[in-house]
Amino acid sequence: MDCIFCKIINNEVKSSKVYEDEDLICIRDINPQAPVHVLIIPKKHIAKLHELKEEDINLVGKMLKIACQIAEKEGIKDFGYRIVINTNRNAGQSVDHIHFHLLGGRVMLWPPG
Ligand code: DGP
Repeated sequence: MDCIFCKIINNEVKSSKVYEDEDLICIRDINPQAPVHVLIIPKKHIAKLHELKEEDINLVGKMLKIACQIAEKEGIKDFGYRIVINTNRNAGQSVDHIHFHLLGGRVMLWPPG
């Protein structure tokens, strides 16, 4: 499958890893939009949020929990941070393998662009 995140998960493409376990990999974004910009990626290839199944609910909960732990480790827990899931091209999704963006280390604006 021609998926850049699957290639990163399979160690076919290098990345700057901040966390890994049997279910997830967390890497620094190649094109950071904030001082801290980490991607939380499930090892299971799920292309879009709408393809999530009942059996994936615990996985998504774990992604959120690990994202919070990384926010703490990266020193942005108290200052504030944002977790983003872009879905489909018009919302900014460029990689069809679900992932959370963990962004922090600067003031965030609202509404987002
Ligand atoms: P999105 O546009 O929401 O689908 O987010 C995809 C992100 O993935 C985007 O911010 C750039 C990042 N990205 C794409 N290719 C690579 C890569 O090869 N390595 C890393 N570390 N990040 C990548």
